[in-house]
Amino acid sequence: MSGGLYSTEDKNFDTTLDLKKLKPYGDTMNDGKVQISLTLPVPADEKGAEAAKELAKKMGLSEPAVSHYGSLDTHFSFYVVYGSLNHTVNYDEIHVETVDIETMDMYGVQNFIKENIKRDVVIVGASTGTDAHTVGIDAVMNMKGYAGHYGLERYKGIEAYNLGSQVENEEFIKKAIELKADALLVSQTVTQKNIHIQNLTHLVELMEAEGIRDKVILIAGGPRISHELAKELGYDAGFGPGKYADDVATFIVEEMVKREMV
Ligand code: B12
Repeated sequence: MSGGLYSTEDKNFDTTLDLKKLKPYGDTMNDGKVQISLTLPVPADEKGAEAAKELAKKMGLSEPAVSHYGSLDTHFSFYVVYGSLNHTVNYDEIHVETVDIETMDMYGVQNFIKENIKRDVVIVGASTGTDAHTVGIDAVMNMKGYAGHYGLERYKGIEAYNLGSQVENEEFIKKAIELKADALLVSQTVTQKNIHIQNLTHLVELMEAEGIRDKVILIAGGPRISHELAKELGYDAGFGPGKYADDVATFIVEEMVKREMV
């Protein structure tokens, strides 16, 4: 069956669905209905709404309608526009590089450590550089976890150190060496002006200069971090939205065995 769960071969699903010409869905299959929102640096009035509609047409929406607009300030306004997208994509040809693991739950990871690593795994994490966002790294590391997934601090067999936010790369590396870290977790939320690229690259350069890059598993995460981007920047893996402690813990322990870090 092509296309995973949904396939044009699955006649019980919808016979008009063509995954080679995939479109958004609103009321009926292939209607292309989408809703977009945007901000314009002009006052909130009919002229602004018309500008939003014109822009929506240029983005490939037919029959756009401004369903809501409002003022943000005297010179700024926001718009919600509804319409039908003219474009399609070939879903069958899409390839996304993802972390290749079968995620184990906390108990599975704990057993894996006991049977295959036979010592505590040391994981050090932080939101680095100027980034002040902690919720993402806390979600992965804190005892209570997030969205029903316990955090790494709760795992038997894992020593988890969460250094918090705005941790300088130099300080992060110092701690990693001091604690003899097996894995480093870097969280980056702010991506304005590509600050995350600069910061993540700087960390790799410093680790190489210290001669420790090959000795630890280096992982990046955050709302705009993909596995592909992380690999490009010299990381072992990248985890974004919808990924939790169990995903990263599975990756780390399996990687440790592969690299004979036991
Ligand atoms: C809360 C918040 C804040 C709080 C942060 C409080 C705190 N203690 O963290 C405060 C108010 C301080 C704040 C400040 C700023 N913020 Co802010 N903030 C947010 C907000 C509303 C939520 C972020 C959040 O907590 N998400 C929930 C967590 C759980 O999700 P997550 O981070 O994606 O984490 C998940 C995954 O990504 C993954 N993950 C994350 N990290 C890692 C790491 C590893 C190793 C792994 C494996 C996985 C992983 O696991 C998590 C669970 O699935 C977002 C908007 C939004 N709705 O997303 C803006 C947002 C992130 N902030 C933004 C901005 C711009 C700022 C400021 C720069 C604003 C300013 N001009 O001052 C400052 C930052 C200052 C600085 N020096 O960093 C922008 C970022 C835009 C961009 N693309 O860069 C956003 C998107 C808002 C926006 N739409 O403009 N912010």
